[in-house]
Amino acid sequence: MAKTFKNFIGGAWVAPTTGEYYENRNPADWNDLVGRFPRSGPKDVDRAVRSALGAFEQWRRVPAPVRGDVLRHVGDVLTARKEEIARAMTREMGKVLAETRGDVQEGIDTAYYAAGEGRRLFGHTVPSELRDKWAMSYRRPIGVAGIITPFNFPMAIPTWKIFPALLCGNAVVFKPSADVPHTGTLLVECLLEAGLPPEVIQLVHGGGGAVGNAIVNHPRVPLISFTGSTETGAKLGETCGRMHKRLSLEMGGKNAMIVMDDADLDLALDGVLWGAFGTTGQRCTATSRLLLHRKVHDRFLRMLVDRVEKLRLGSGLDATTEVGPMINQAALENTQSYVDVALGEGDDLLCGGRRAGGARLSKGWFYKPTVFAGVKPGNRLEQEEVFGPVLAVVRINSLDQAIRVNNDVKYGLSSSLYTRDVNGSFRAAQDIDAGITYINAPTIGAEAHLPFGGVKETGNGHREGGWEVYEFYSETKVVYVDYSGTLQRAQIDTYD
Ligand code: UN1
Repeated sequence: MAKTFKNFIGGAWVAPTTGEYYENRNPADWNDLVGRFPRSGPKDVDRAVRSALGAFEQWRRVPAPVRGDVLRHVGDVLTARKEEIARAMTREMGKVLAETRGDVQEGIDTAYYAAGEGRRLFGHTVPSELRDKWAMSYRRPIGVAGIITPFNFPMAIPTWKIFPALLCGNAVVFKPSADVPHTGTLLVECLLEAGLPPEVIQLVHGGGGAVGNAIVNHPRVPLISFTGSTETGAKLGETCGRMHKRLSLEMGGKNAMIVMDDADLDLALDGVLWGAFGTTGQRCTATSRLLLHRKVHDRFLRMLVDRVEKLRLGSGLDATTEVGPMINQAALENTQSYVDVALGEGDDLLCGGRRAGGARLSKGWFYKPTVFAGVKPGNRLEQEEVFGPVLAVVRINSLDQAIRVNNDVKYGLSSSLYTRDVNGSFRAAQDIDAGITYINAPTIGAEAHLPFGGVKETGNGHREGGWEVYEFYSETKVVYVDYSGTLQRAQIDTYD
């Protein structure tokens, strides 16, 4: 019998008030039942928020360096449990073990960064315009943070949000994607094991419709951080705008890799394989467009297709596997529908384009890594995010044209240029509209201590990671101390 998991609300592991559960199965082998998880409802969310509000009053008063110590312990616990968590993560969402280990490592890096930030969390002290008066600012926590996260980085993305939220002194209500509830549970276990006061973290399992909406609409949750689709993000934006909530959105991407005629083609080949098919293409940073200079176009495509056809699909727990399954049936069907659209628009299918067969793969959501060439700028495959293992190749004649094509989509998360031309690379770094540009590296691989996020419809101006995320999870307060003993009027008595 598979285990039945619970929510973590009010400092205890509890059953959902709905009494309902759903099954979470291994996407590489659907006979493997990971467990049954709560299908919670708004009542569970309300209980979680009320409990978190009480905990917030205590936690906000804990000195930031002491909160940082808790996060350092979280980093230690994650380090000790890295292999166990990576295996559980691969089992529940499919990507290969090297990647799930990296995912846990990103959480560890984020924990240690947050620990250090507890001794910084800088405000400013500046001169007052008046005599015998001090003027300074400091950062205060805000309240209960609602954290809603996707399946593709089940550890890293929650930690990008939860750790800075906690370090700044907020309490957290966490809803992981219903596809990865086990990893979410393990993260909460690690927080508790490290000594976080229990009610500071609340875990509510379930779907976006019932649980996510209840968090976003709850009047006592003033800040929301969401990673997911641009469509859902737009709805959250409406609600948060109406309710005057602070909202951080990380959404879609249509990231391009530009390969110029002077590029190291072997290096670019390794880069595009990793960028396009790592995590089975299910990253918002995935390389989903390849803009190939005409002088190397045919040669590079031959090299590419040869390697793509050899990629070994299978369970991510198997050491020889290079590409795992997709997350679920809906993801696979969505990918197939984009392939059909591309065929309808006359794009040239070079490999893949269908579900992977054979006895070994017959019980999982496996899709063949797919390459389309001859894709015209403006075609749907060139414009829309697929979130699957599909690469659209566009022929380009110059760097200027490549930059124009790169920018002519509604997203702007990551980007990449392979070239040996120093001037061209700096020009691209300047002119590409994206949150991240890689030179001679693929579009994936952002590091935890640098700001992460994108422009245009990828986000709403916030960044995660690095030093910037601490701005989101705290509010600036200004304190003036006038020790002159007289009434001094700013702007009036200043220039006497
Ligand atoms: C995402 O796909 O939502 O840079 C995040 C990367 C990872 C994070 C991806 N470190 O690809």
